[in-house]
Amino acid sequence: MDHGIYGGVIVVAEKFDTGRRPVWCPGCGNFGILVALRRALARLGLEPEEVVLVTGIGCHGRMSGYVRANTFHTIHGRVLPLATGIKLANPSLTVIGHSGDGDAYAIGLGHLPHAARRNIDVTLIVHDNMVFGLTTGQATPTTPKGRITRSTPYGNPEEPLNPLFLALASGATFVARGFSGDIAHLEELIVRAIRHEGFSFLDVIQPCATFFNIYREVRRRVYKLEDEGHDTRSLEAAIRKSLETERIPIGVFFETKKPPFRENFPHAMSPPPGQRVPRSVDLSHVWSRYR
Ligand SMILES: Cc1ncc(C[n+]2csc(CCOP(=O)(O)OP(=O)(O)O)c2C)c(N)n1
Ligand code: SF4
Ligand SMILES: [Mg+2]
Repeated sequence: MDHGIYGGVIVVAEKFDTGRRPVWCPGCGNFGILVALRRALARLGLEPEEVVLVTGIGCHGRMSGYVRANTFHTIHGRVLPLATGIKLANPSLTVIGHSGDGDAYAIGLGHLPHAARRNIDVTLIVHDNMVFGLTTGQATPTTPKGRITRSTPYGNPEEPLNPLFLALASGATFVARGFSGDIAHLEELIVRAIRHEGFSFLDVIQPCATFFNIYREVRRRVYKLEDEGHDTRSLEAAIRKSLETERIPIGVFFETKKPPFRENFPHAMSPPPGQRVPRSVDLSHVWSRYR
């Protein structure tokens, strides 16, 4: 049984398990994220019907089959638009997006800065394995320069994107990085990300055991921000940490309070005073052109 004891209370994560056996490769970093997520949801005292998971296309996308909650396995790169709509339609739901580095930082990149600057009250967890895993290991925007992948046999000629720096520059109110090889630490980060009101961005280093196995390298270079007294209220300190290259900081880089989007968007919930919002729009004149 998957459980933990928190403050003297036994928390069981089994209720978020669909019972399906994951088809990920042995050693895949997605296992660590799955376990950390289920434990975090249980710890937060949530029920499956209160949670919505939106997943993109890729190996990470299979999360929607393994977490017992409302799940939506959407098209490639469109996790944030879906998550935004779901949250605005029903703000009482806990909405969590799971995206890959290809899904979030290549085809879907346009959505990230806008969700961040709008402070949409959802959590985005990016399974960052630095390759397109499902399509057998091609380079993505986060593949380090010079690395040999299936699509870069002479070494990746491109500079990688820095997702933490991008999220900070875009105005995200919670920015963190985790490592799937440290499940307890990741669970804590997911709990904090979900509790945060506003847009929570969590990039997780998730080694792809088959096409880009960097466990050993990550374990050698990783350290925890909280062990070095990092001030999560300072944007300047967070930016400095996001630009580190030799060592890999994990933990919360930045957290601040700002009203979430729905508070600035009241007409999404109710019509302006004295106006009626039509329940449905009559499009018969459009369809008649095609008959
Ligand atoms: C519109 C579109 N373009 C391309 C693809 C092909 N495709 C499927 S999965 C994938 C890569 C996903 O990579 P990533 O988001 O990093 O996820 P991972 O498999 O690494 O978890 C691609 C390019 C697709 N399904 N849809
Ligand atoms: S290809 Fe990589 S990311 Fe996909 S399941 Fe296998 S190890 Fe995991
Ligand atoms: Mg990937």
